[in-house]
Amino acid sequence: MDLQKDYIMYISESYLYAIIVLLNREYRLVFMKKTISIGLFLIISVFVYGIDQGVIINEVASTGAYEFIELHNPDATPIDLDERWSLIDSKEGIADADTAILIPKGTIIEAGGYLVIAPYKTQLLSDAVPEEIPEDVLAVESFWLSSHDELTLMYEDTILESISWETSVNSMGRDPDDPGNFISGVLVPTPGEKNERDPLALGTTDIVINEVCSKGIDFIELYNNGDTDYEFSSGDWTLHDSRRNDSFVIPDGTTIKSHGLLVIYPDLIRLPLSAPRYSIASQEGNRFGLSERDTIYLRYKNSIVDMTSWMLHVSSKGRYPDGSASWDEDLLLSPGKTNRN
Ligand SMILES: [Ca+2]
Ligand SMILES: [Ca+2]
Repeated sequence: MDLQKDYIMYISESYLYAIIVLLNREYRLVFMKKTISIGLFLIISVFVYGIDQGVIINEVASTGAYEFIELHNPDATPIDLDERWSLIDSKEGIADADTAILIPKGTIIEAGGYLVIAPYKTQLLSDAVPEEIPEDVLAVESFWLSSHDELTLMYEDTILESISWETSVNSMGRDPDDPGNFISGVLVPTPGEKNERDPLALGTTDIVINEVCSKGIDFIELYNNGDTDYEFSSGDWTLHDSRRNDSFVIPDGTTIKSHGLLVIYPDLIRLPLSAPRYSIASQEGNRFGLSERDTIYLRYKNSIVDMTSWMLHVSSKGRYPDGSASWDEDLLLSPGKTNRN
């Protein structure tokens, strides 16, 4: 196996800062994506040691209905795998105590095909495969993929490819339009199928996410950059998080004033006493808990029109000033009121 050193660049948007660090003659690329315009903050590093390895990591999900790793054979001939091929999950190159996934002998990935592996850990006495994992997926009791983790594809003792992530990834994978690039946060999970971009229409609506609180009583504050009041129509507008919990549908007839605010409590059925005048709670119960290393998405007619990510829990992450392109993770808490720092 020719270990030609090469690398894959992670570039999906124009506003990226790249830091290249030379470590022991290995190129380590760390890309920090700090957006001003959409407030997405992700750190992803990708190591690629052998480009001609045949099998590649194509997609990873650490959240959603079940965690999965998708391998892909981009070649025109099937590849026959066995236990010499393995996957480990480790941090900073040091294998943790988890069990490696050994690919069972006789596993074939057809030409242009995919192999979906669902790693899981069970704390139960039973070693049954969790019921949410589909039967056509290779379920292996091994490890959890966490919200900040690293995954390495090995052939015997040789590292072929390693990818890592710093926030929950419901789908991190190769860009379908440019398979040399890994992207995260903007793919639809597609286990066993070609990767697919989520429809993006960032910055196209006057309504934006203005403030997020993931500590205590979670809320999301929206802001209307438009010069007229706006009435939401049912089903058109939803909020969801990177854990792929149920989305929150903004109810029909809800209004937001011109240059005004609307506060949404996605986890509460009744508004708290402290709720501001223009606020709504969930009509269907707990939608999602905002956690650390999470992302919140605002969708209009199924396109993502705004999104923002954070690492540690945020008490008040918001646009400052209201509705502007600049984000601050350390604002004063101001649900329903103008953002202050
Ligand atoms: Ca896929
Ligand atoms: Ca506010």
